Amino acid sequence: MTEITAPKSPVTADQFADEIREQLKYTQNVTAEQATAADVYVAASKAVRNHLADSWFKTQADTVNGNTKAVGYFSAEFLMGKQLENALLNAGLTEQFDKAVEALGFQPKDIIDAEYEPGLGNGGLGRLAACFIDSLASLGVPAFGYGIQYKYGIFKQTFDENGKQVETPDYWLTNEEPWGHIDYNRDQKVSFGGEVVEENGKKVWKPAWSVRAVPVDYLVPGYKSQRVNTLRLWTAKSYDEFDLLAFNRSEYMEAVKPQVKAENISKILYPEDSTKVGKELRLEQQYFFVSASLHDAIRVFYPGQDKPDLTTFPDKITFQLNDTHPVIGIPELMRILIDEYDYDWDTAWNITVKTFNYTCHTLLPEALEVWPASLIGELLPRHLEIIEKINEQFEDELKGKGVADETIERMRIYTGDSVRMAYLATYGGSHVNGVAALHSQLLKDVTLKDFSDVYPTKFTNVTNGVTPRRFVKLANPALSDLITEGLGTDKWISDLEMLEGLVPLAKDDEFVKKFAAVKAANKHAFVGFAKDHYGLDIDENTMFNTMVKRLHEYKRQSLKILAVISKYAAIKNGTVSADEILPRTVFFGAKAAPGYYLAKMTIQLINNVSRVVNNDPDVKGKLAVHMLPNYNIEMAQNLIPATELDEQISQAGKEASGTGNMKFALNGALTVGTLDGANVEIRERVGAENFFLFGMTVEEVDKLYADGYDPAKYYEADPRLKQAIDLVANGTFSNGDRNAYAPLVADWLTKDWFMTLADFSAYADIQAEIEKLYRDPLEWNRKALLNVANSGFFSSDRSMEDYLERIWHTGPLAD
Ligand code: GL9
Repeated sequence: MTEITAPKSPVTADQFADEIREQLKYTQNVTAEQATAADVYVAASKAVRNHLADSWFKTQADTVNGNTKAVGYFSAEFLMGKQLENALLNAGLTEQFDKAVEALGFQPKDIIDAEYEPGLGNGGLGRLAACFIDSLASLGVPAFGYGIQYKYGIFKQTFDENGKQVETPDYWLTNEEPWGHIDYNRDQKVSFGGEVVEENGKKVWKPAWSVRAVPVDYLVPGYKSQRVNTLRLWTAKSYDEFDLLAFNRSEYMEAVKPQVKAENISKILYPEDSTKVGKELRLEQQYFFVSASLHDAIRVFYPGQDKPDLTTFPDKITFQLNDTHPVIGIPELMRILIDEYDYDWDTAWNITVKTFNYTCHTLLPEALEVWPASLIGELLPRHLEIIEKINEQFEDELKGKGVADETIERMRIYTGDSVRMAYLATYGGSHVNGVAALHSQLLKDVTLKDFSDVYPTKFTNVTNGVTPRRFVKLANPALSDLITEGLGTDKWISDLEMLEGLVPLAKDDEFVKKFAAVKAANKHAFVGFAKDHYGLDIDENTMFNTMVKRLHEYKRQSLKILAVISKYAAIKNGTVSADEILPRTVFFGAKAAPGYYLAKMTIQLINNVSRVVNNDPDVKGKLAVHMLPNYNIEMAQNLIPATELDEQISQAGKEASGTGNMKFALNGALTVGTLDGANVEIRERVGAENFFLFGMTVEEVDKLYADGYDPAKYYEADPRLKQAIDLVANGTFSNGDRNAYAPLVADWLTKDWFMTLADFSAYADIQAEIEKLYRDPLEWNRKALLNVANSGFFSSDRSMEDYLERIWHTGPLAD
């Protein structure tokens, strides 16, 4: 049995250097003299991991032996970003590391940069999961992240010579990855297919094939909490490496088929964004990780027990379903309880409902997963039976409550043809939450209205948040130092609402100037980053204006690029005089789902506007546009602190929350945005006078849809818009080819589902206000500082506290 000791006492830099040397010698098998930055990165990471081990063991022991309910965060995505720097910060080893690697003859930054960023998520949803587990560990709450260790994460994005997106596989595991520990001895069996038979009056599932789920454990160190939680990502292995009989017949491909089929399950992250995929392999992935995780949790909390009392399960752990992806966990827990542990239906249902909660992350109806019943029946026949029975019970319950037949019809979980996962999650769990106040309201009023009418108390809101460790302290050290100077303490790093203490300093011109100097330094640093990474020459004496996020029509990158084109045209035509022009550099970063045609065409357009604008001597020094390739966490950490104006311009009622908006506000950018998602709450907190609001509200959008929306009307009405669209249509950005963007132009003029054209005039008009303020640097920076000071609410620590209080009903471990 492992001795549970107190965490290792902090080391000196010299000791830490020795630990790195030891790792180099005995696990990397290179001498300190032979070592490259990549070697030192692996060695230092392992040394840090060793420092965390005792706290990890202690946290595990306290989690199992204590009586604090744990949290299991079920998520198909964890977009962690680079680990080393964050682990050093949270373990309190940053200074020792810096000195130790210098003693070894390296620059700390080169070692940090040597890490390959794991991209096991698509965007906001996956990054949110990573922020949440950081916060849970920092708060000392016992928690497990459960997900999949994809062999290939989100694709790497490059652009071809025509500006089109090219996707290449993300080979993140081809070099040694020191953080994940593969634990072959804690594996689980996950089965698929086959049939259900009756034996002695009991339903018995006879699966057709199984895969071996092997956990890869990542340590999740809390910031100064002495707690280290676990992120357990499953990887799929085959039980039969190859079929010997087939092999002996020299049918090599046949022989490895079962292995390929099994290992395909965790091979690749679906690069989709807010769209339902509906692929068999995707359902296999979902079931694979939730089944393994549920069995794992039972193993952890009832060690060595053949007949555990699982009625206590909801007191041990509560599972949060991150969107609909893990919702198959509900019928799976029912199946485990009934088939594997012999509980009756009602007892199993009680346990299940108490154990699960569901977070919805979307307002797009097409993003709520619906699985064909035939597919579930084929892959998980026993689960389909259970889902049918859940649906029967549900319909009876609704009838009992006097719900009208046509309402019941709308609410059915199982329609006969398909299974609606969001409905299953809402009925099969205790709480449902949206991710910003407006989003949660719209869930109750629109998306899940019938459910909210019948089960009003299930519904709640938890506004998203971001971790201040990664997105302020690490991303923006200069601002962090200034905040610490202003507040006289660095306690804000784990208590972000303390930033409010900066509000009075916004009246102090000297402090505001220091704040401005930090922004200027960050811009300068980003110019270097962009030169190194993309070979770009950027003029730091321009406004840095950024729009980074997934490429989606509802997010309206089109609106931004049309405004940029309009500005370009105005400069070219001389409609604005030279000294009227405020020099700007516009940065875009966005990946498009590989099958999303209009999104990919929008990327191509942005790249070609960039080519034309940046090469036109008439606008030199006035306007530059860059589409930065492969937007990821590393780019975010460098670009966000350098940004002065942030774009959050989705159509009202479409962005569930957004989390980039929070990162920008916390790093002292002003936002131009619509009343959508968390923008609403950001504006409320930072003050309407410190936020550039434009565009239609949800109500106005709804009314316009209802009245019949005709985008061509807006095209005719605003000459700036007409000119911008005409330039796209006439081949200005496609070497005269009028067909290049025809589908995009046609969509704008005839469909424009997200009303880009209707909001164009308001968006173009507000630019004058933005530019006027920017010409007064002291006032601009004062407002930017007030954004920082009033954004403490958007810490993921606060989000976690809200979940703990409203949904999970648990808290930190006792010391
Ligand atoms: C998202 C929402 O679209 C965002 O508005 C929200 O901030 C995040 C986190 O709650 O969740 N839902 C979703 O499917 N994605 C989100 O970002 N998409 C991706 O993660 C790519």
